[in-house]
Amino acid sequence: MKTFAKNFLWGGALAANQCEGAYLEDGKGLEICDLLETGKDRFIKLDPALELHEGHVYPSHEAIDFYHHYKEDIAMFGEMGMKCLRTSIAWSRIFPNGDDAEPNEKGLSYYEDMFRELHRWGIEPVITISHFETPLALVKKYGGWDNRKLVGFFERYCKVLFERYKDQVKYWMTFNEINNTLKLPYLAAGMVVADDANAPQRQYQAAHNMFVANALAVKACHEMIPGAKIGCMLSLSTAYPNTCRPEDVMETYQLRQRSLFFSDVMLRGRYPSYIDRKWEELGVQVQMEPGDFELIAQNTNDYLAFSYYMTSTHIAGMKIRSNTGGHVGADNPYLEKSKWGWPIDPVGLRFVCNELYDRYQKPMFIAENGLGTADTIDSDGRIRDTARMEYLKKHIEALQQAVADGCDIFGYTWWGPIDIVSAGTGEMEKRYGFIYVDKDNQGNGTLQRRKKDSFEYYKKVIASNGQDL
Ligand code: P53
Repeated sequence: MKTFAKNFLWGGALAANQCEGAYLEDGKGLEICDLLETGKDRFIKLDPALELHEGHVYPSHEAIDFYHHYKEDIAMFGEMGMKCLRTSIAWSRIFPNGDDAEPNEKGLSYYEDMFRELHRWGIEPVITISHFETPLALVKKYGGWDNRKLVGFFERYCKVLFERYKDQVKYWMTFNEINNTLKLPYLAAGMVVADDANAPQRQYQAAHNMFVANALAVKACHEMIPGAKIGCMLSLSTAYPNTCRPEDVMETYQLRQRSLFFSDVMLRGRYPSYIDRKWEELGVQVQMEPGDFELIAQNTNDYLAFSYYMTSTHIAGMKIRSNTGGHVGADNPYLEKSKWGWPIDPVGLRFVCNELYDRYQKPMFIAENGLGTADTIDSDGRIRDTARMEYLKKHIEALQQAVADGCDIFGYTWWGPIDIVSAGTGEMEKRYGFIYVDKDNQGNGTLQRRKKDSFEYYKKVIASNGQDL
């Protein structure tokens, strides 16, 4: 039976906007995430004028201050034995307005230092070029990714990164959870979209522009960094049909196509036939330029990276509130839920790995998986996070099954190895970490780090290459 390769990339995953803080330091410009407050309704509360307001709490502004704590934090990741760290570069540290004439040297050197620190610990950086981090100035000036102008700005940004970090970074991915363009366009496609009939037009136009940008990034990466690998990244938590009623099965399949559409284009290099009817029904007409198809066909991604947290359950006719993660749907009586209502389904991870490997036969990287829950510090100072360890154990067992099934999986990064700001709600108290950070939802706390019980557990998992669970 096949098992994890010797050089399997065990690690953790972060995003600049959720951990770094230092939101204006060293010349950084604002990015869209810097406007989000805390709460389940954070996207609704968003000021349409895209301005900050005094007295409001914006969790990304300080986050866990990884910007200043990275040496200490990376030392702990090193102690855990992590082989890789997935994190993102904040685009607006490099180009504060997105369309600046020159990149910001202080931003560039910050990441250079950080990558050097990772290598010192034998940790391979795996870099997301944009993790919901479109510079705010681009959103204000050009409207977001449905404007083709962003393609050129992104390409230039990528080339600056590849040139500067070509000796330090061998694993790249372009847009985090690009399929969330349909569910969370503000995060995934840097644009404010009204909830009206015109939304799909803007979203699919943004998707096309991002496919072109993705292809240009792949091309530049291959030309500039020999041997580097550049993936696409999707949110691929899945949905099951609620019953064997054919309508439930059919509609759930179509729901999945909404997501797989993105990887179909970027991995197969062509638009799938099912999208024509979809666009006709939605009245979508995507503007394309001559040469786009060739570019996309010739520059497909080297691997598929995806997040997997849970499965949801779909009933035909149910309002499609989302395409993947976050779509909880009908109740699944076979699954327990997290404190935040996400059904916990390790078998679903094996299922999804098989589904995706059957479809693409490309290497796969589990870019995010994890349990967000509340933690309590016991009177002896320990944090006994047994639910997190249980979640990890079961998902690694499922991953082992997927590898044994023949899926080509080369890495696994736990989401939030240290507590960070939640993307969905902005909370600090929805914690994922093996390392606790003293900070609450109101922004109070010392930022002091403290190991949870899961710290030693993950260390053991890595040391045994996934065998000692
Ligand atoms: P949180 C939901 C909402 C927003 C982003 O989510 C999401 C999801 C789940 O698919 O995707 C990823 O923090 C995302 C991360 C995020 C993580 O899920 O809401 O790539 O940025 O933190 C977990 O618990």
